[in-house]
Amino acid sequence: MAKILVTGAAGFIGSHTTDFLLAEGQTVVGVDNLRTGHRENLTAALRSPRFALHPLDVAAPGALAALVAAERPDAIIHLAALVSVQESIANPALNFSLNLQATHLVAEAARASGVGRVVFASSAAIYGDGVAQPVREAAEKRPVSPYGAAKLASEDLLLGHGACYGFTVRCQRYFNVYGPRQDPASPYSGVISIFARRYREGKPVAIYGDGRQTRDFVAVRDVARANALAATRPGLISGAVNICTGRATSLRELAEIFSTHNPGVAAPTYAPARPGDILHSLGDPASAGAELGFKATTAVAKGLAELISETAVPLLS
Ligand code: UD2
Repeated sequence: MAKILVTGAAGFIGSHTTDFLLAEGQTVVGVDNLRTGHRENLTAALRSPRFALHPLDVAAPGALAALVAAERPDAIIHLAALVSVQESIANPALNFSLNLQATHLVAEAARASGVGRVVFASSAAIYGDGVAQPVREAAEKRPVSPYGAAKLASEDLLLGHGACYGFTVRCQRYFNVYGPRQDPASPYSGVISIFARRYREGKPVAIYGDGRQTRDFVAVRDVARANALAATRPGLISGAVNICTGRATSLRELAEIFSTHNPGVAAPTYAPARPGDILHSLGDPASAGAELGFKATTAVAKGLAELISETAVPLLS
């Protein structure tokens, strides 16, 4: 069994990745500054003797390096980030610090302590608009936000460090991840987290545009498994793969699934398309299959049914 250091462990993807690794029997060193992560996401993990949470800021020079030197993990899964594209546009300096400078500190910590592998949370945002669908990893990268640019630069930075100093780097290009613990608080939160909350509250959802736009929605439990594979599968060499399902779901289809589970809620309203919204985003999952042995197994209808039943408010009797 391995010791894995997870940055952003209290976040949405980080907490599921932590739970998955612990269930596999691995030891997890969690790191989170709790800026957008929540300690409650780790309620189960904190009961494990194989888990500890370190409340430190990855972007603070020296902090992570000292922990990595003390813990000597076999791998680092770097998920701590500024996670909102819109926030990166509003605050590009913070995006630079949290999404690029922090990656450099992770790469340096890995180099200094001889960590064998770094897994990085990249994003479909690196591809930008107008890429042929389904998107393959070799597609031209034209990020259209500070967020996408920092994720792309981080990939290169880590890959260069890994090639030069001799560690393996796995970049995970997540598509639209959804599932329990995704925070619906901001208007720019993932659409599924927003829809889940609205339907639960009995309120109609708003669809931006005509609802025919499509996304490749991948369940967080599948993403957690992909992260564990990237960190622990023997013999991997450096590379970058899409973490996606290869299936497109339109916003209309999404609303229909929610309506079926919540028949009393009024039909969606339609609002103007979001400026900058892309029409279609669909990934090609073949490389993740070939390189990691990963295949997403949760169909959207099933993932949503589980999300809806898990988050349902129990009826008072
Ligand atoms: C996703 C990622 C983002 C970045 C981007 C790259 C999430 C949360 N965001 O942005 O980080 O990687 O992909 O391309 O995964 N919508 C509605 N009603 C709502 C909310 C959203 O119709 O109440 C629409 C929205 O206009 C869009 C679609 O739902 O067409 C998905 O929106 P999103 O914010 O969940 O994710 P996206 O694809 O813009």
